[in-house]
Amino acid sequence: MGGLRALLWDVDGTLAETERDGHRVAFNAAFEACGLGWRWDETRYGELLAVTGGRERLLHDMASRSDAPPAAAEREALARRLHEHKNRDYARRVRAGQVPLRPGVREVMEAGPAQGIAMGIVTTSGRGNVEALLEAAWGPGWADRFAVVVCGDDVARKKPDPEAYRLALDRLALRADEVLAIEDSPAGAEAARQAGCPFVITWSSYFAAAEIPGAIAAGPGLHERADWQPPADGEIGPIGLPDLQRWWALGVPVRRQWEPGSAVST
Ligand code: XBP
Ligand code: MG
Repeated sequence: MGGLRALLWDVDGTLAETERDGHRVAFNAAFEACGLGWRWDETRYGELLAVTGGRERLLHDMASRSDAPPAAAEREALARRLHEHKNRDYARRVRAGQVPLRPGVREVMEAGPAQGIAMGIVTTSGRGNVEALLEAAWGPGWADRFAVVVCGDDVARKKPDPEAYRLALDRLALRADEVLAIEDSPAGAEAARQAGCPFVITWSSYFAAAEIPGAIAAGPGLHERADWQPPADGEIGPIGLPDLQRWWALGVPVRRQWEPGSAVST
């Protein structure tokens, strides 16, 4: 087997805390702008993240609301309107710098190409949201950094379906065992797993305590090497490409449960 050929990055929760700092607050702004008293607090939003896709999430929430429109067509129309509003608000927040990259992400992404490791994006978020985030991080030339960008608009089925990963592998002409996915959520991990891609988990705020079996490594983020499982070599400094390459070459799934502030247990 040759070396690692590509890193496939999830977006929401992995590149940035987009759900906590962007989407949830933008959904609430959309409710307000459309004259609805609905609000999603952090706990409710955490539950709703089991449904991938912002429009699908809105429809799921409406199904349990007595004050949602009764007819399916009206619900669809309202969900579309709210979603468009949310996306405009989200992009505004991203452009205003309210949703920065998670620490450590930029360094790994920028180091890859020089070492012959391509960077890819595999998300089922809408393309407009993804482009806003990447442009805010790298400026108008952001697309040159990525060998592939698969978004929700490109697939019929969102994560946890593996379609987005399979499409990215097709476009890169790579096998699943030549790439490493970086994910944060159970749905994203399941999508990578079903596509056959080894994956690493960087815990995000909503999924920090989630049990995500099958990862080859899991830890608090690329900015620090403490509390990773399997342990990173040494104790100080960020996780870099050599760590990811080593874990990928080992390819041993770890099973772990993390509680904030606690030692790692496997
Ligand atoms: C995250 C999602 C998305 C976002 C909202 O997927 O499920 O629905 O919450 O984005 P991933 P949209 O982690 O794969 O990026 O409103 O564009 O759906
Ligand atoms: Mg995610």
